[in-house]
Amino acid sequence: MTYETCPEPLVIACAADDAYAPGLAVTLYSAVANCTAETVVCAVVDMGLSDRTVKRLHTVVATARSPHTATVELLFLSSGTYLQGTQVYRHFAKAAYARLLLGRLLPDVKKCIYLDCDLLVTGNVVELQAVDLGGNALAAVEGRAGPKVRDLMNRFLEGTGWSRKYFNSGVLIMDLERFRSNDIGEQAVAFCENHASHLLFPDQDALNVLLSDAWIALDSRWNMIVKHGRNRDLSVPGVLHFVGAKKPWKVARRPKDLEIEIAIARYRDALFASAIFAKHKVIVLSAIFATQRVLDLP
Ligand SMILES: [Mn+2]
Repeated sequence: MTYETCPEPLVIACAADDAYAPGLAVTLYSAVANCTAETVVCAVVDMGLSDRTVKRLHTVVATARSPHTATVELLFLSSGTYLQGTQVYRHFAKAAYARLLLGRLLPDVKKCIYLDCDLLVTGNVVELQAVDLGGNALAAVEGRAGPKVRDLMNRFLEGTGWSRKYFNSGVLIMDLERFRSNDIGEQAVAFCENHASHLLFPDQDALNVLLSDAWIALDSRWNMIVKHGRNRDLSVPGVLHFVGAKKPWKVARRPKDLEIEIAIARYRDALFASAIFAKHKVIVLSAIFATQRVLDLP
């Protein structure tokens, strides 16, 4: 059965290059393993994945399949020439823009769950598929808009009655029909190209400007930022989002917060459970952290 013939498969979309292969593996593994949909389609925009990674990801997805799921399909999509004019700033990869293309790259899909490649999914994404978007193009978790983000949004939205709400684009429920009919993705790519040097978080800023107040807010557990200074209960089922340049498959220093240490240990567990990146340069740190904690070592 393919996604064309199955009435309502759950479509999970991601995008990555090979530098994010471990992250892509954990996002897909954890999303599929915790999901109860009968048919799951994982659509990956290939922004430069090696043949080896592609082969391994097939194993990851097959390994992750839960007893509730009959079929898991893994598709690789090419971004084609859509992103030729976009530029890359700060630690963002070009793959960050790929979510903007999903309406075009998945022409037969009505709705998808977009997931970043720095996530650990601990909830059942079927709950996200069931969310009624109420005519909006997307649903996302409201993020923190610091002074720089507010200034940026004001630059474009001043006087429009913007409610000052700003979402994080790491987890999105996307109405792809609406994206297609309103050319939202194309407009967002053009926005990134035209305002590249002003943007702080390229695709996210573009979508927030274009869809200001035309999105619905998801419960914050679906995009819990794992960062020092944000005190919250990360054990609630949902999505843990490891933002910033230091990704959890690379972190070599013990985190300052116990809750982050536990989150990274859970992440590493998923990385090893996915059973394919064991030879990637990842050190099992959870045990080291735990030992340091017990012995109170620096
Ligand atoms: Mn992210």
